[in-house]
Parts: sequence; structure tokens; C-alpha cells
Amino acid sequence: MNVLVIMSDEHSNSVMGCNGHQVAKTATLDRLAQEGTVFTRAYTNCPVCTPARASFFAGRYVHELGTWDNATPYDGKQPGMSHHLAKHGQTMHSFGKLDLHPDGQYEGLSASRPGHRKRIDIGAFFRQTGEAKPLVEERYKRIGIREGQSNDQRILAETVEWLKQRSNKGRTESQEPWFLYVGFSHPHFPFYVKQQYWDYYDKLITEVPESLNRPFTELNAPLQSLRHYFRSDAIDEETIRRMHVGYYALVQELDDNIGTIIRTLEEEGMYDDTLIIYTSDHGEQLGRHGLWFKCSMYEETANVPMIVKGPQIAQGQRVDIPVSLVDIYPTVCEALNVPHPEGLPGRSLLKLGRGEQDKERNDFVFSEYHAHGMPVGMYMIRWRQWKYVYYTDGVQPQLFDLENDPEEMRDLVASSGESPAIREVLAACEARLRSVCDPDEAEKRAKTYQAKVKRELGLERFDVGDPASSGYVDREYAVPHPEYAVKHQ
Ligand SMILES: [Ca+2]
Repeated sequence: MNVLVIMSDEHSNSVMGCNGHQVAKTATLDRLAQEGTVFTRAYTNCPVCTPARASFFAGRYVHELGTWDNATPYDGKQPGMSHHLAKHGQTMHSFGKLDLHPDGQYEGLSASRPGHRKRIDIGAFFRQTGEAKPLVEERYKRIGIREGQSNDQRILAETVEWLKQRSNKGRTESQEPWFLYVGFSHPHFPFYVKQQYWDYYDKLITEVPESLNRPFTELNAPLQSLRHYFRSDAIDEETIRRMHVGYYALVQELDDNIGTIIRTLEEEGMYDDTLIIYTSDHGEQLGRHGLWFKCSMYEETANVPMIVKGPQIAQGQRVDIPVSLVDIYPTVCEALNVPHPEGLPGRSLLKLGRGEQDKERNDFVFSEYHAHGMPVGMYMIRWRQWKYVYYTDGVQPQLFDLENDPEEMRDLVASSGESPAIREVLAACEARLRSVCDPDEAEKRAKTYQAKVKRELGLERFDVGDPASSGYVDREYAVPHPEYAVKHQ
């Protein structure tokens, strides 16, 4: 079978009709959900762009790869998905965003426009100062109608052209299976959208829910710091409303674009023999808990879509076993009949997708964050109904019961941390976290590395460079290379 992985940017799992969303229209994703399997507890391994995509590509966790933040992209020195596939005669074709290092080596990757990140987001180098991102307020103004073609439409056109070249129509012999990755930018801000979608959601969304407009007393000190970093504390109600209009409109545009890909697969006779995986690098916080964008472990940001549809995959199935982005690489290998790479934390999703049990799979998933806006390291374990969030530097951990408190309003450590039952759950979660890494050691490595790069780049102030792109530095700086913690294969 062929394999198609579509990864969007910033799409929360809850913002899909098939998961009960009442506003955003996602006809294509709803159809894929109906014809395939939805993993309801899929998580990003790091809730920000570049590290999340590094984990996806290399099948390893950020603390193994050293890709701590948006300044430090994966560079292929530790072999990843494309390198492994190349060893077995397969190519990873790619269109759109991958967030790789501009000077990396990616054997086996064929990418027309690699989507390599050249501007360095320097936010992580100032994470302990408590400063807001310079000029971040401008981000809340970039909402409205888009003129002309979006970048995603260009990526879509290339994708459709590529698929047509591989058409199965009129062929008598079966083709070699292919693997295509498509990285869309929607629904990532800025929220410039099609007029018709703006008009639709603008009419529909007339007010801001109460829950977005209250004192956010549930935030601990690191999350308060994150709130200040993005100046989420300083936006007015009308901006909040417009951000919702823009976000839902971009979700629908994304869905349309995926719809065009699906139609092309059908027209070219390849739909039934293609394993389709739809996911996102992380979600959008969308004002919940007083936070915008990402970088938290709340569900809006950490819980991503994971829909798998294809040969032998159960139709209409919903799987609540936790999975994460590192599972995609082994899934691609199994689908392409390529041996499973050794020593990776992920597991193929195909067994679960076929409705079988996977007894070798861990009963939890892991996520971590070491980057901008967050002065301490943050880790998440998702196990049974629990979400456990560990912070370094002695900050009290958090525990949420997502079955009884899906909005994560009651931190059980704060309310019942002395209860023996809760202490038992905390110990079980912490043991799972420590089976993956030593959280304090990993965070210390992140900070040491970030301090070193900051020194090498000579960054004394956050608001360097062109004021229009403040918080980023441009090509005059060489993009840092990560320091790997795992031994090269
Ligand atoms: Ca992203």
C-alpha cells in the first residue's frame, strides 16, 4: 500500500466535527473518521513547532535529540525516518512544512521546497527573564480577509500534480508503493482567511464565552509567565472573538485542501490502497485557561488529531489508548514493509487500527517542553484517565482527572494532594515519567545548551534586529545544531 501522512499546524483535536465540535466545519476529516480509526488520545511529544516535528521525523523524544526549541531544528545527524527508509529502498517525498535544519543531511528525503527554518526564534534564550516576546501584540492584529493564494494552496497544487503523475488509472501492473508527506500551515496564525469563510463564522460567532473572560486563577507561576510571554493577558473581547472566527475559518480551509487530496486519490484510483494518516504538530490553546497559541500541556494544545484510514483499518473505530507523534515513523515502516528501526520509543499504530490489541505498547504517552515563555522544564504523562504535569525547579506538579474534569479546572495535587489514593496515582505517573528520562537532568541540559548558544550568537537583548521581526534573528546568524544525547546508529 501507499502511505500519505498529512500534518497540519496548530490543529486541536477537539476542533473537528467528528469529535463533537459544534462550530468548525470539517466534512473531509469527518469522512476519514467514519471510514477509518480515530485515536482520541493522541498527543504531541512537545507542544511547539520545530521540536514536535523533530520528534515526528526522528521518532525520538526532544531530550534525546537535543532539539529543545524553535532555534534548534533537527539536522539529520542522528538518523531519522527518511534515512531509515532509504536503507530499504524507499523515498520520503515531501511538500510543505517540515521545520528541518537548513544545513542538514536527509538521505532518502525528496522535498521540492524543504520548508527548512532559517530565521532563528530566539525566545528560548530569554525564557528565564520573564520578558514578553517583543511586539507579540502585533500577532493579535493579523486577522482578516486574505487576498490571493495561500502558501497551503501552493503546497496543495504541488501535491495534486505529484499524485496525478502516479495515477493508477489504466495501469495493468501494480506500481511500487510510495510515501508522501504533506505539511500544511493552516490553521496556524496569522488568521488571514477566505472572504466566504470569514463571513460565515463572523456571523455565527457573536460573543466571547464567559469562560474566556474570567480571572485565570488556576494558572501556576510558570503558566502565568507563559501568559505574560504572549501578552495573552492584554487582549480585548473583540480580538478574542475575531481570533475564533479566523481560527475556525482556517480549519475549514485546511479541511477543504485535504478534501482536494482525497478527491485526487479517488480520481487516480489510489484511494483504497493508500494508508492515510492525518495529524497536527500541536494544537491551538485558543484562549482556554487564559492562554493563546501553544506551549502548554492543556488538552487544547497537547491533544492532537490522529485519524488513520486505509487497507484493513477498522471503519468508524475510536481508540482511546494513548498514542503520540513518535508512533508515526514505525507506522510508516510497517505499512511499507520496512523493518522496524531499533531502539525507538514509538510503536506502529496499525495493530490498534485493525482493532487488535498491542500488548507491547506502553500504557502511557510522554510529552515535554523546554522552550520560550516557560522558565522551568515541563513534562506530561497521559495515563488512564490521568494527566500528570511535572515541572522542574521544585514547582508543584499537577494532576487532572480528564474523565471527571475534561476542562482541567481541578488540579488534584492542589486540592487533595495528601489523599492516599491521589498520592498513589502521582507515584505511578512519576514512575512512568522517570522510566523515560530524568526530568531535572534533561532540563539542565536544555538550559546549559541554550546558555551556550546565546553566548555564541552574542544575544544580549531579546528585541534585536529588525523591529518588524523582533524576537527572531535572520540569516546573518548560523542556525544552531542540536547536541544529541543518544548514540548515533
Ligand atoms: Ca506548529
